[in-house]
Amino acid sequence: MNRQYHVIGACSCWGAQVRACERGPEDLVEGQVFERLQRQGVSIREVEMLFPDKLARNEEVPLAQSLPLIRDFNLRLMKTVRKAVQNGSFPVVLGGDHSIAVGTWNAFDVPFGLLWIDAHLDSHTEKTTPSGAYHGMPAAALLGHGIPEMAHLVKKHPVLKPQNLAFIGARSFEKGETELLSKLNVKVYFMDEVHERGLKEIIPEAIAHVMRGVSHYGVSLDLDVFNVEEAPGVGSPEEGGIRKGELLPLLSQLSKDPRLLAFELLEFNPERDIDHKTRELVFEILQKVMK
Ligand SMILES: [Mn+2]
Repeated sequence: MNRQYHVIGACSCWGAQVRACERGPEDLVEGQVFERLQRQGVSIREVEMLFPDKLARNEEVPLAQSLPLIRDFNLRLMKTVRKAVQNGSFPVVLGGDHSIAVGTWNAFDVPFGLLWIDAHLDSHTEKTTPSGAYHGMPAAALLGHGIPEMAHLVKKHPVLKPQNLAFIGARSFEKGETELLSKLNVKVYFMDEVHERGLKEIIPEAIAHVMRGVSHYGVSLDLDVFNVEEAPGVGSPEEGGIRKGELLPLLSQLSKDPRLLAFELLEFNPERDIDHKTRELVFEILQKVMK
């Protein structure tokens, strides 16, 4: 398969309390990640950086005031992803905090499934969130729950049906999230099950699960799903994650899958990175997915 890639650096971290992840995409440029992929024969048509109206750069702004910025950014991201698809390119979106998933996945009008690979469930609503941070809400929003600015960015109906979403690697979450997801009957492969059964068995099963009744799917990969030693540069590190040696080989199949709509990689925080370990992990992930 000869995909042409449109890489979109989503340089917004207004959804998180610590806002350094807005520098993530620029750090990848500094590390010549995209040049290196091109040198290996990856056909990247364009690398486009999207910035929010206002850069945070660790500015103290109450979370409530960042909601209009998140909405505006998601609308522009949605249009950018749409434009890439219309031009025949495959969109690869690099965050930025996870609230940008609302923009990425609103871009598609066909019904699709979504794999959410993440240490967290990101399924809070404004009623259940302990922190108020919007990056804890995008999965609920795509299911049509929570703050209208996120749950109904442009569409009246939810972007995803509960049967078309599956979480992999969850190990840090709150009761409000598991209550919503079990009420909706959304599939969650918690970290215990990943350790027990292994991703080699779980990933194909999860893809089959989210593809029930649809012909396409997407992948939203939060870097915090990995082991902290291997991915220290993330917004919200959690102990006990997935080893890259287990996940990376399985990502190769995404490069060959014509059913895949887009790939999204989130929460890279270069300020927390150690010896560019996380930057190089991003490079390795993109090498697998963008072959
Ligand atoms: Mn996340």
